[in-house]
Amino acid sequence: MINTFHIENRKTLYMKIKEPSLIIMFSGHAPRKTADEYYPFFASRNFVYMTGVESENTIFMAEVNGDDVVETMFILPKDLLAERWNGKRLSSDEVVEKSGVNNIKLLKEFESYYTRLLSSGKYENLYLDFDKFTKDEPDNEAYELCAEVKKIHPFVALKNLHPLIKSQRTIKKSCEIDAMKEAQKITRAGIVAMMKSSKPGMYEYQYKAEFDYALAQHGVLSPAFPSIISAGSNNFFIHYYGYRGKAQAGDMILNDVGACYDNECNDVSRGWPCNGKFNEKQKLLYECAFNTSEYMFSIIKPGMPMKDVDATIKKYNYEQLKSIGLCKSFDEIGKYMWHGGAHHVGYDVHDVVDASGLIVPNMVFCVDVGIYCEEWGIGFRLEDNCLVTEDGCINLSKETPRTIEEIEGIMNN
Ligand SMILES: [Mn+2]
Repeated sequence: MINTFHIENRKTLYMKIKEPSLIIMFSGHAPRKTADEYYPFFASRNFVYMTGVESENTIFMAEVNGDDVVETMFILPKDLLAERWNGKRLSSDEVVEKSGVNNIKLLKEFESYYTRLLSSGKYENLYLDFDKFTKDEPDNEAYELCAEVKKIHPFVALKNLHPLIKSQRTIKKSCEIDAMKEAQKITRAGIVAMMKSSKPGMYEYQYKAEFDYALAQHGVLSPAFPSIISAGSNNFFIHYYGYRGKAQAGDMILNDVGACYDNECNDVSRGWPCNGKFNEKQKLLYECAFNTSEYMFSIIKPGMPMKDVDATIKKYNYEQLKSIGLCKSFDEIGKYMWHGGAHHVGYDVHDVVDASGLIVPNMVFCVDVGIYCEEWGIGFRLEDNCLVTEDGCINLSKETPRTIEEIEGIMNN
């Protein structure tokens, strides 16, 4: 993604910070053991969102004084021996190019630099990214620095960047939506490849190989998250990663997968009969999920409370299941629907956003209808990615075969 995106993200952040403040963000590091089994390294998503840099042990600092902001990146030095093991490090010029931050210093200068700034008494606040998901890790730099600052600079107020960044990440910019659309084309290619090759006797790992191969043909070397691909009764394990099951005639295939393009993740699920022809019971259940999904895409629009998406999926799908005789009362819905139906996607597949309020334009979240009917031996989910527009919404994954006709059509041609 071009660096104007990251520059704009930082500008938006600075607008929310009034008093003279220091902002410090860490890209993170692989576990501090020497073993190379921890590579490839994945940088903090908030760090990448703000800087565009994905290198290990990199620190971003902003000295915010009203409209006057000095930005600095602290990077690892070039080191031929370290690079021989773990790959090429970015040069200063490359960091400038990716981030739009013009002051580049070496990591070893960081401690004396921030100590001098905090000792100057000029800064009332230190903003760090305290991510609740990582606070239990003993080697999280934000928590380490926090402990240090409390001890040595107790007059500096520690504040949390996390909610500020979360609220920014809730609304997608147009370049993010473009990247998601590109990712959708690739996800579609992967799912269509699985549908086309599907047949009784095929192993789950063979479906997975089809998906991975199609992604790689588009330059996507690993999916946005570990793919969930299962057949028959394995579909009743929501997070299934066994891959060794075999599709038997009459089984449904379930997959919950996504490509990532330019850091933007997709999360799409489809279900289909492995032999390419829905039987009566599969058809009945699939139509329930499909009707519920279609209904959701017809009503989602700005102003609706986000929490209503999940609740409405359950309610509407209950009516559907009741109409085919499966549910007698709403109390029974938990027997067939085992998980929530909406989460945001973006830099993370379960995106780090503020989902507490009303739906607004340019949010992107999943609409996920999962039906698990153990007595019929049929379980699957239909999950699409919903982009909220000014007056409604768009299904970003609608090109991935979704109706019974589309799925049977693509599997039999
Ligand atoms: Mn999913």
